[in-house]
Amino acid sequence: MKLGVSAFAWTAAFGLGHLPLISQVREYGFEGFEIPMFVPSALPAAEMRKEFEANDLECTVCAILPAGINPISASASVRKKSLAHLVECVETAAEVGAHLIGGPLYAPIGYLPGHRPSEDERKWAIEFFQSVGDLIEKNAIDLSIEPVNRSETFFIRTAADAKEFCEDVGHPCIGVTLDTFHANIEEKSMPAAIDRLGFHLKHMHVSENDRGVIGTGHLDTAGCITALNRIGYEGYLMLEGFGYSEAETSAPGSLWADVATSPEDIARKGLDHLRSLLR
Ligand code: LER
Ligand code: MN
Repeated sequence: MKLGVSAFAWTAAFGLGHLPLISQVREYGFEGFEIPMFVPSALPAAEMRKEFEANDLECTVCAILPAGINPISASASVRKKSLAHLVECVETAAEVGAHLIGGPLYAPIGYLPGHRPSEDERKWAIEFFQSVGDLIEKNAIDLSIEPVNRSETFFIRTAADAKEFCEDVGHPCIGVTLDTFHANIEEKSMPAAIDRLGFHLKHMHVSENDRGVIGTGHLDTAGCITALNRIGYEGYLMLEGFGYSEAETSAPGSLWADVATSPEDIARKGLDHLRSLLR
């Protein structure tokens, strides 16, 4: 398994000013660095690629749908715009040199229309992902669909939902990201969720129950690693924790992260903990 950290620890709006983080993350000892992507054109893709290559660090992307994008909207024009957005995400990720785009790509975070997923929404979502099958294959990019908890979505919350959805989409480059923060809320058992996903599992977000430093909360990360070894998982353990820094108001943790937990703590203490578990 490979070890990485998400830039979400520092910021949700990665820009030119964050480029030095790339060499910093490499110096910490990570093999991968995940970049949040909201509006693809807002990322300095060419500069990022140069920096990732110079530091021999792998880039993965976590795409969060921005306002106005919703692949399961009842409006055909919004769905059309959403497909164009996904294409742009893939093209930009390819420009950066990434080979994996994860995230809750099926619906915007917090889209809770007040009903169970309908047949139409399911059909639209399946078509949405199938439409980019050739494009992702051509660009050697995997899409890794992330179930998120019930306060963020009604659509794909569990490993079982995600597996069934991937089977319906039926493309080898489309699989699942399991985020232990969300799974802690939605799964009966995280190891059982990992076993269930098997080869569909393409990516892991390793996140403590409070999004703080991994190993300081109640998650059984060791139990997850045992299950990951059992299924032969060779992807990333991508730390997705949210730190606090006074200067970075766009950081997801700016509102509620423990003020004593810096982004560097999320990365370095998290890395130490994962290494101790893997030893
Ligand atoms: C994205 O990886 C994620 O876990 C979401 O909960 C972020 O809002
Ligand atoms: Mn996540």
